[in-house]
Order: sequence, then structure tokens, then C-alpha cells
Amino acid sequence: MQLNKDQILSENNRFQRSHQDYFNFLSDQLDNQDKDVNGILRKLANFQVAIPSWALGAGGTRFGRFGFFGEPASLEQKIEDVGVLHSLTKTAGAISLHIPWDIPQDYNAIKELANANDLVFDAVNSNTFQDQKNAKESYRFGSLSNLNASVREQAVQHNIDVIKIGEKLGSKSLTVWLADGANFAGQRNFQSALTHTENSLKNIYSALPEDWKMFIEYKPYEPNFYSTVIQDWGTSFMLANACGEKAYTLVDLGHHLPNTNIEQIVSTLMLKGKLGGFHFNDSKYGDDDSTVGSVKPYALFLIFNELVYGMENNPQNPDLAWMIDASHNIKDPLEDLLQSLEAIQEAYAKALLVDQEELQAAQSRNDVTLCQEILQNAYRTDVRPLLAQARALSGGAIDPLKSYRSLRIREGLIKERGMNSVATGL
Ligand code: RM4
Ligand code: MN
Ligand code: MN
Repeated sequence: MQLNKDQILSENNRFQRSHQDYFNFLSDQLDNQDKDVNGILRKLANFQVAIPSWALGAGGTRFGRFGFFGEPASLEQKIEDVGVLHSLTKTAGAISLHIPWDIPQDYNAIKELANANDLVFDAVNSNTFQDQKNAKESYRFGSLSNLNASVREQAVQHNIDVIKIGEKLGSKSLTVWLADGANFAGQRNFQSALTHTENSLKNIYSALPEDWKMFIEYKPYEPNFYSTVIQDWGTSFMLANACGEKAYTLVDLGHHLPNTNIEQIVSTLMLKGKLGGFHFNDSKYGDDDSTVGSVKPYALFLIFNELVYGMENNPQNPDLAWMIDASHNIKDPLEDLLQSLEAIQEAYAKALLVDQEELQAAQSRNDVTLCQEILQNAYRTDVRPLLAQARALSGGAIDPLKSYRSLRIREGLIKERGMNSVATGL
């Protein structure tokens, strides 16, 4: 299924008048505050977030999985789904593949299809948290950290194979997330686990093409519930430094213990030029896979405030790889992703409204009340008309979710794919 421009234009006609009223009102207000509305619109239009290939089907939990009708049953169909998201929002211009869940069969055809949907291939993700069919070794007791050298070699080789797949698609980065750790106290020697992991990562790093980056994720628990080898940003940072300049830390919002100050982590990493990628989701407890911005929108705004500060003030930090990492169990995955994309853009737009100079001046006077006011004034601005305007200017939908429903996209997908199609992934 591919949406055409006319479908979106005729949808937009329905919303045009009221959108224009809201937009004019907001843009006058922002003009009066000396904000560069066109500059903000340009930044919003340029902000592209990758969609992971495993987020397009319904996710599961260890208690079960409720499939969602019309799920994409092949990589081709997943690309088409991301194409739909991108046509509506113009902010989802990339797909991130998980190997081996989504190994392309015909590379040229896959690249052509992505191209026809105006998509590029973002980071490729390796998987050493599940045993693969016919694999010689098992990851039951770890992969890159395993005590057994031949398990480590298999895991390293898998990552190198993933890089090769990514090269054929035009990806420029590898994301490594390790499930390695221990379920029970005393199960593993922490130091040997970390040492093996560092050496294995260095082996992967040495196979990285010149113009590639390697992103190292961290996560405090799950699937191991006593310890995780790369448990926090500090461990990831240390490993990235040990590997070299093409290795970076990746922050996944769901990979923190409750109340962790993620904005401060972001800020520290950007200052050190070591924040490479970012996975969006939201959570109440842990890696909950909730829709971005649905539980802690103010925290998301504070994080974006640091990201914007870093993007403007830290040339030592490269452009970031943005991705949504969520896979929900009960919602229509495409609707969930539309809501997430909206929340990301909303937090970004609000952060762009923060007057950094005024904030700095208030900070230097230790005017704590004003510092808070500056942030909260930006946060309390309803920026949704800016998002809609940026989308409409790029040929996207004024109201993606409403149009998704009125164009009966899910119904169309069910017609094409049937009620019982199953997506690979979680
Ligand atoms: C992990 C991590 C990785 C993702 C897998 C599916 O918790 O967030 O980024 O590849 O889940
Ligand atoms: Mn992640
Ligand atoms: Mn995760």
C-alpha cells in the first residue's frame, strides 16, 4: 500500500481552515517574542526519526502475544508500512533493521522499494540475545561476554555479518545491544564478563568500515535480573572510549531505573562528544515500550532541551541517529508510531522555543525562579500548529492520525494481508 499525494491533499483540505487560524495565532505570538518561526519549521522538517523493523507488528510479553490484524509479514511489507508513516508525517524517513529478523533476500529490490517510499536505511541492529536456528553455540550464558571463546567468536562474527548486510543497504552504523548478564548473585565474575565484552567489542570495531559508527546500548536489567554487563551509560562510555573514535554510547529512554536524570546523561555525553544514537519510548517502570511522551512528557522536554543545547553548542558531538524503540502489545502499531512521532516533534519544538541566552543570563544571576519560568513557558506553549505546518509544507498530513483513520489504512492492509499475518520481531 502506498499513499498518493492527492489523498493527503484532499484530507488536508478538511483541516486547512482551522489549522490556518491556529497557526496564524501562534506564529503572531512567537513573532512578538522574537522567535524565528521559519527557522523552527525548517528544523522540524529536517528532523527525521528511524522506525525499527520490529515495531510494525504487535509486540509480546513473556506472558503472550496478541497479534494485530494486517501485520506486515515480510520485510517488503514493513518498508511499505514505514512508507505510510513517512507519507503522513514526513518525519519517518528511515528504517532500522534487526538482523536476523529482517534479512533482505533481494538487495536491489529492497533498496528500490525503500527508495520508492523515500526511505533510507538507518543503523543495523545485531541480535545475540536469542539463539538462532542451527547455530553452533548457544547464548544461554551470554554472547560477547561468554566464558567460552567459541561462543564469543560466533557472536562477534554475527555482528560482522550484520555490518556486511548494512553495507549492502547503505547503512552507516551498527547498534549493539547485549542481553548479557547474570540472573543470580555469584553466577558470573563481573570482571571477566566485562573484560570479555570489551575484547569482543574491539574485535567487532576492527571490522567497522571507515565511515561507520558503532553504537553501544546500556540497560540496567532485563532479560537478566541480577546484573547486566553493560548496565549504565558510564560502562557504555568506557567501552566506547576503549574501542575508539567511531564508537559511541546510545541512550535508550527505557533503559534506566526510575527517576534517573536522563537529561544530565545526555548533556555529559554530548560535552564529551560521545552521544551517538537515541532510542525513544516512554515508561513508568522500565523498558515498558510505552508511546513516546505518554507518561513523562515533561521529562522528555527536559531531555530535548539538553539535546538542542548540545546540537547548538557541541560541535565535538556528531549528528545523532534518532530511532523509536517501542513495540506495543495491544495498539495498532502504526497508530502508536504516529503518536510517538508527534510527541517527539512536540518536545523538540518546545525545546527550540527555550531562549538559551535568557536562560544563561538567569542562571548567571542565580535567578532560580526565572530559570524555571523560562523552561516552563516554553513547555506550556501549544506547539502543535507548528508541527502541522511543517508537515503540510513538506507534503505531509495536517492531522496524520485522523487521516490514517479516515483513509481506512488498517482496513486496506487487512484486505491485502489478511487478518492473521504475523510480523517477525519481539
Ligand atoms: C532491547 C534494546 C534494543 C532493541 C531490542 C529489541 O531492549 O532496546 O535496542 O534492539 O530491545
Ligand atoms: Mn533500544
Ligand atoms: Mn529496549
